[in-house]
Amino acid sequence: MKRLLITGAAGGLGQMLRGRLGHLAETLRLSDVVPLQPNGPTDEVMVCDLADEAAVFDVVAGCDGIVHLGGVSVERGFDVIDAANLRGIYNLYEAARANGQPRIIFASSNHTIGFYPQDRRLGADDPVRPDGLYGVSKVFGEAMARMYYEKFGQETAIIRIGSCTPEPTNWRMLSTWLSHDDLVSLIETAFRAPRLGCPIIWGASANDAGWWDNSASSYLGWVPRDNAADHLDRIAATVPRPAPDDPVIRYQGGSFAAEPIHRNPIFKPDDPI
Ligand code: NAI
Ligand code: 15L
Repeated sequence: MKRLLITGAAGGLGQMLRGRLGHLAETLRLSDVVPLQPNGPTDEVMVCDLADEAAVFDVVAGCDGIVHLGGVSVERGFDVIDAANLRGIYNLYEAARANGQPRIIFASSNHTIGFYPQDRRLGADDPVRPDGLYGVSKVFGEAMARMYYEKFGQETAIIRIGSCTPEPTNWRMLSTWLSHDDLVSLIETAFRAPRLGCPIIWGASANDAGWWDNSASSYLGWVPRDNAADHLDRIAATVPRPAPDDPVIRYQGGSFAAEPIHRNPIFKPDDPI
C-alpha cells in the first residue's frame, strides 16, 4: 500500500510497530496526541487529538490502511475515556468513510470480557463482560466497527489483545501473552487477506494455558508461533503465585476487575486553570 497510518504511534505498541511495519507501505504516517519524531524520509508525523474531528479527518486522508492503537489504554475516569476512545473511534470511522474506507486494525482488548472467570474458554461470539469503563469503551469500539461493516462494508480486524509485551512476566500472562512477533504477523495477515470482513480475533500467542478459541477467524490463516509456556520456569522461579481469591488469577481481566470507578477530577472555583 502507499500510506499506512498508525495512531497511538508514541505509545508502547506504537513504538514497537513503527519499526516493524514499514515494509507494508511506501510511507508510514505516525500520529499521536504527543509529539513524535520521524526516523527517516518514509515517516510522516502528525500530532492529532483523536477527539478533534477535523484533525482526525486530516490524519486519515490519503491513507490506505490504519492500525488504530491510539487512546486510553488503562482504567481511567470517564471524561478522558469518552474523548479518546468513544468520540475518538467515531471520528476515526467517519474519517475512514470519507476517505475510501481503508482497512482498519482496531486494537481492542481482553478487558471487553475481563469478568469471565479464568476457567472459562471463550469463542468470538460469547457475550461481552467488560471489567471497567476502559473495557466498556473497547466494547463500544467493537460495536462501531461492526456497524460500519454492516452499513458500509468497512473492513476491520478487531484484535482483542491479551498482554502484548516482549516476554510474559506474571502468572496471568501464561494465558494472555501476545508476543511482538505474533502481533506483527497478525497485522500482516489482516492486511494481506483477500477478504477480511470484520472478525473478532483473540490477540494471544499459542499459549498452552490459553483461554481463547480463534476458530471463528481461522479463514484468515493466522498462526501464532510463540508460547508463554516457554517462560514458565522463569515465572515460577521469580513471581510468587497469587492466592486463589486474588483477582489477578480469578478473572480473565486480572487486576482490572478489581479497579474502582475512577471519578473525573472535580474542579473547585479557585483551582488554577
Ligand atoms: P499506550 O498507552 O502506551 O499508547 C496509547 C497511545 O495513545 C499513547 O501514545 C497516547 O499518547 C495516545 N493517546 C491517548 N489519548 C489520545 C488522544 N486523545 N488522541 C490521540 N492519541 C491519544 O498503549 P499501548 O500499550 O501501546 O496499547 C496500544 C493500544 O492497544 C491501545 O489502544 C490499548 O488499549 C490496546 N491494547 C494494548 C494491550 C497491551 O498489552 N499493550 C492489551 C490490550 C489492548
Ligand atoms: C490492556 O488492555 C492494557 O492496554 C495493557 O496495558 C495491559 O494491561 C493488558 O490489557 C492486559 O490485560 O495485560
